[in-house]
Amino acid sequence: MPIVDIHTHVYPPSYMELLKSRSTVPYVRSIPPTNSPRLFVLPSEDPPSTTSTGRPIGPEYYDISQKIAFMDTHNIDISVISLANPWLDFLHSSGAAAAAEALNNDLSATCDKFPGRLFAFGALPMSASIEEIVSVIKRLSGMKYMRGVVMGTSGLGKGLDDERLNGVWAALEETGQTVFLHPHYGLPKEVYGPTGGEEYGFVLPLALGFPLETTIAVSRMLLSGVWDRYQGLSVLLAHSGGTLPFLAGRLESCIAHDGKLLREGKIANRRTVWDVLQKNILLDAVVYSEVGLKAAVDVAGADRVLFGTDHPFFPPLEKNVEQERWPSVTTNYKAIKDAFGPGEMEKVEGVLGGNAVRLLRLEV
Ligand code: 5CU
Repeated sequence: MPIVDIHTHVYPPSYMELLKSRSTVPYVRSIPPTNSPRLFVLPSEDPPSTTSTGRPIGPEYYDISQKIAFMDTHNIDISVISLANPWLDFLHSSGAAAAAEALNNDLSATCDKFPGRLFAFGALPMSASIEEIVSVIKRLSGMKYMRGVVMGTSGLGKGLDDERLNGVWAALEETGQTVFLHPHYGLPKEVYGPTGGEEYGFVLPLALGFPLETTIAVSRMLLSGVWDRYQGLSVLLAHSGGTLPFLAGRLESCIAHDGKLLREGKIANRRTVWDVLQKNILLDAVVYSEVGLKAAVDVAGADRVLFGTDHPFFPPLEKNVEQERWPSVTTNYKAIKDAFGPGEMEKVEGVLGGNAVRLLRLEV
């Protein structure tokens, strides 16, 4: 059974040029004394503070031969690549659709250079009109290597419970494309303390802000009835669904006990959180622990959890020739193996690749 990485990002060369040309986040800038390029990407990095230094960005982000080398080092047979955050969200509406078309063509040509090894989730022009977004979705559905779309949590600017997104969900459902839902915006930095948590590097926004952002976005989709209206809509959640596997019971109970929802007739004929988790939600296995992985499997099912790496983010901090394999990847491999018993090899193989091949139709 092949090993498939469904959570692996790129910033294609043209996107890198865009990042280098900008002076507000997201941007790439060379910082003295080394003058090597650094990426400033999170909203909390804008405006840059005196202590903010971004993170190093090198060819592992834009040179596809480095992705293939990374795959070979980690025994990964197939990768489903996606543009990294913040995708095309920050573009002005006038050029967004054309930028999405160009970027998706670029991703597709990259996949074509490595047939059978690369597939992709396309990018959407979320600042464009609904008609333009739907037209990109329809075009993606006919592209050989595209298997869905990558999307952030802001939607058209007001979140994913926005009724204006109905046409987008309908087009994704109709064309059978998976939405890879990934965080970027985090939480307001005040929640991390008076300094915004800066003294702790990126730990709070990445370890907590990202997963909570995903949890809130999906909860709003559930509460607004997205999956009651689009019962075939499939959404793959980054980072094993944030905290959703742990909080699903509480979310369901709070819905069932809410007087306002009862009065508005929104409780009786809805699909439960559990039903949506089991039928419409796929979870990646980027959770770095057996405990988290088991929770993901418990709520979504072992046949709906999919291995990922988050490459090229989270490289080893110390370059060590003895340690070619990235601990951020081996931790997830170990969690998958440890989460299942000795007689459950089939489930391990499913999470490592079989589920992705089946659910994303990864045959050329
Ligand atoms: O380190 C980071 O900021 C990130 C990011 O921006 N996106 C991601 O997927 N992982 C880490």
